[in-house]
Amino acid sequence: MSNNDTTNQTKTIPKVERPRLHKVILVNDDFTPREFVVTVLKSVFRMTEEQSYKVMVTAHQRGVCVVAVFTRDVAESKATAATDMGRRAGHPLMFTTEPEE
Ligand code: TYC
Repeated sequence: MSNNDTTNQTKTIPKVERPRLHKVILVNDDFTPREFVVTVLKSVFRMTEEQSYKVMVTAHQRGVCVVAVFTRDVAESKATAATDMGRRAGHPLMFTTEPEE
């Protein structure tokens, strides 16, 4: 390896960056019952009734709300699981993910 070779004065700069985290975002719709949204948040994201209610109301009022951040795989599987719970119950409930800056 030439980077640490004494004949070559270049120093190796260790590059050990943390993986980027991804946000799970709850998207509002006009049809899913509020109580169902709260149930999904409690079950998939292990949130309390109070936390779930606040997130649901924020999405309801503002259109979207960040639920939590995870590594990419965990964010995507939780968003899919939560969206599927809605679909199986006949609701258009939607969770998406996006990388943090
Ligand atoms: N807007 C829905 C209603 O009035 C409730 C709701 C809230 C649905 C948040 C989705 O992400 C959502 N029944």
